[in-house]
Amino acid sequence: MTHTAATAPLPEQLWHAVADGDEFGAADILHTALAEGVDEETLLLDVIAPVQERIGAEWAADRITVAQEHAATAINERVIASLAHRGRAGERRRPDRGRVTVSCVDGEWHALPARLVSEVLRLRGWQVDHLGAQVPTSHLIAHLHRTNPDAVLLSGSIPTHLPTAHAAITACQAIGVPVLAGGRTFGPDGRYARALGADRWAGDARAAAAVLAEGIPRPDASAVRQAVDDLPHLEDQEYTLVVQSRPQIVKQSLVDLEDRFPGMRDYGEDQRERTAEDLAHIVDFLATALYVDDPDLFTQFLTWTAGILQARDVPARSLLTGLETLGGQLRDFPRTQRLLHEGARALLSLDTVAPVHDIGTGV
Ligand code: B12
Repeated sequence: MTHTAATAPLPEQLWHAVADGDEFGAADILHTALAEGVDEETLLLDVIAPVQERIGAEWAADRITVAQEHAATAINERVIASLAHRGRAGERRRPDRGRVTVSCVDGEWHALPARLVSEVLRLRGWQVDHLGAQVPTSHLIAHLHRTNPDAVLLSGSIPTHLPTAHAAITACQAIGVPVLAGGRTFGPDGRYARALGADRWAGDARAAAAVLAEGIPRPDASAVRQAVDDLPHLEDQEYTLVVQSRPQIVKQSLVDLEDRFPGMRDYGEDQRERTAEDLAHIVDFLATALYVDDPDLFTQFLTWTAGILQARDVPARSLLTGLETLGGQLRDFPRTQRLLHEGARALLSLDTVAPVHDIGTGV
């Protein structure tokens, strides 16, 4: 086990502990810092959060395994709990500001960002109902009916959850509960939160606390809104048609790819499944970009995926071939064609996009 000098910056110390799988060492670092006067919010947002992001960067660069990432995240979850549960109940700040619900969008497994937001709001005096990962919208609404909070804080980390987030936002507003959206799903500047009609957006837990302190007016529950009211381009039905034909698109793409790369016919069950998953991912991001009508969402995904592939020595050129097979199948869809074109352009501008030798990424 590596020990980092106690004089190293706290994120560095914590990083080494979690990377080593040293849960008790990690807890010691944070509790010692607390005893020395560092406040809990700083530990949550300026020590644990950056370490958590570093875990992602190290995984993306293929320097740690998925198992190490899981173990490190599990340790961070435990140390966050250990901070919240220290001392006696009577020593904690009593909620004196109001009640909020913090919930992940349905399908969203990234619960830790929402957990950080919940803990910070608790420290700031809010009564928080933390619902955690992947909350089906109907259950979220049932909870809001029961508790009638001042706001619901909706968290998402993966952009493909935007259509589901949209349904959740309108459902909460339809019962008069304002929505404060946050997390990577909604874009770095919150542009998708605005596009989907969220009442407010905040970039991090501190900003969320500031928004709540100002107060968010309750939305008009009688104003019924359809997705197309916020996003008029949906009228062309391209999003719906792509989503509906997703299974056939993936299947046909596999057939096309086999024609181009006969070597694929020797793929084992596992490799075929992974290739199908990769294609499904591309279709999901394509559909989401159609939903919000933003080519950046698609090109950023492709560029990100190219980086992941490169770190694993898989030629990113395979992505271009994937786009070509999709283009062949979705000829009659002008917005889709534009997105595929932009995507191909973004990939070709990367110097890592070399000639094809293999497909299927396994990430
Ligand atoms: C841990 C982790 C996981 C864990 C989550 C466990 C858990 N209990 O949370 C598991 C293993 C489940 C996971 C799964 C996946 N993950 Co993941 N994951 C991460 C990782 C490493 C850390 C997430 C985190 O906690 N970040 C730290 C927090 C503090 O940062 P943050 O998310 O930005 O949150 C801050 C703000 O955004 C904001 N905020 C967040 N929520 C909210 C809400 C409100 C209301 C407000 C106001 C603010 C706010 O405040 C937070 C604190 O400041 C990130 C990498 C990263 N850099 O974040 C990838 C990452 C998010 N995952 C990624 C991916 C791809 C996946 C998978 C698709 C992988 C796969 N192939 O299966 C799945 C998808 C699962 C799903 N359906 O949701 C990608 C997403 C890339 C993209 N294109 O969008 C990332 C970015 C990894 C990377 N470097 O590429 N993952």
